[in-house]
Amino acid sequence: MFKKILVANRGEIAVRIIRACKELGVETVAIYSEMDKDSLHVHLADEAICIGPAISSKSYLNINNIISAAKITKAEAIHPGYGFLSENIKFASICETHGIKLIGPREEHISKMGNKSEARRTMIEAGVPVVPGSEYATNKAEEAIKIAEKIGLPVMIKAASGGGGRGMRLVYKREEFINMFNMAKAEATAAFDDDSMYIEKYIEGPRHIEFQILADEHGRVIHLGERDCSLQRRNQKVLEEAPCTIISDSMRKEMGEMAVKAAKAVDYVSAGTIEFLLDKFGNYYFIEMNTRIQVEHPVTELITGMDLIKWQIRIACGEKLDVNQEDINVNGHAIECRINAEDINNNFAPSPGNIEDYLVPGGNGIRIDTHIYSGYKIPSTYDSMIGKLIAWGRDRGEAIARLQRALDEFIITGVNTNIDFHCQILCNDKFVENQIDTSFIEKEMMK
Ligand code: MV4
Repeated sequence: MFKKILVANRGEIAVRIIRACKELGVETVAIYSEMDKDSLHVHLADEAICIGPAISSKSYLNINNIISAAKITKAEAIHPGYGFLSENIKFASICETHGIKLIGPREEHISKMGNKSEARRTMIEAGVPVVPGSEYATNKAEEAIKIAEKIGLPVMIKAASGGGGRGMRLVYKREEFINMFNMAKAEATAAFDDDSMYIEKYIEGPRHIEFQILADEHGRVIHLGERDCSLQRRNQKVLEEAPCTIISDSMRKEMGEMAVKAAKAVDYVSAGTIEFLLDKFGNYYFIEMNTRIQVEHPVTELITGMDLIKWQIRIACGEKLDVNQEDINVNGHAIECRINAEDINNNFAPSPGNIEDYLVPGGNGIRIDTHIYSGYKIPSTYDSMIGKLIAWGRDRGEAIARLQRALDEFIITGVNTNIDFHCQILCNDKFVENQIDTSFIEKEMMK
């Protein structure tokens, strides 16, 4: 096992990783920006090093300073968490050059899956179903429109270097295509310095179903079941649950096998997620793979009893997975609410500031992952997620009931939060009946 790990992140995920390290008997180094000197991860880690000013580009994205911090503290490994440098090819390569183990997949996995068009091609070759669409990326509108006409409108134009909804356009009419293509392309060029685009048939009202996988360095790959992440707003997930109760056991088995096949196709190592769209007819299509630990990993932990962060660390040390697919049992149901400091009555605008009163819920089946505390100042510099409330129940109904009473107990004053918004979702009849898709928030909650 590693003696010391540097945690290259902030907020709740830095706290989550430090907790896992402590349980494994591993020493921890926190890094922090000047803005975060009073942050919980700084207090919980054994050592802490300031790596720059508030702005992320000069601190949490400052590769030189982070590598220096690891060298100075003699950390053997770095856990990047999610966001920031977690899927950064250059960072992965520099860590390797310096003999620092990056806890996650190898550089080649990040780059192969980071190009979404290349990932599609890899999946087609492996026999994993993908959304009907283009086989190669292009930056030429005339070439793209031919593909669109072949597969039939409506289509989605997506950026090869995009993902998570960035640089995407939905096109219904042929006349609109060229214009939309060029707008998406301009956006992609500005955001990713890459103008290659690909086309997919538009899947209407799908569910977003993702499979958690774990792969060790010895070729063993297992999946830990699926999460339903259909509730999103502006490409940000709001609430995630596991399992997806509308999927039959045979369907789950088939999709899980496809997820494992997808990971094996690239010799994947570490924790990863295979994202599918599930349409109204029960067809499923690979759309993207995430090569990092995800925000919503706790729902999988609660239904499988597997500690995903500890497994990421063990796998990075070369340990073998000690379980087979048959050993993975799904028990009960878990739902996560992302708690954001935002004003739900003002177009969800960020609401930074000082936490005054703070009372966290507890009791049976409740887990809270957060870095906030009474007196903590939420900076405006970083994203507005301040924690996650996760409930486990024997079934979906019990998980919902526990979340409802936990949200009622939750007191956070001094800043606005989306706690009331979650209460509204949980008492929505369609949500309770599990009649949800990716347009639920927009259609049901914004009217
Ligand atoms: C799609 C789609 C329909 N058809 N692709 C948005 C985020 C990115 N990960 C993929 N997204 C979508 N891709 C095709 N071919 C609909 C969405 C989509 C969506 C997906 C998951 C969760 C919420 C969503 C909200 C709007 C659109």
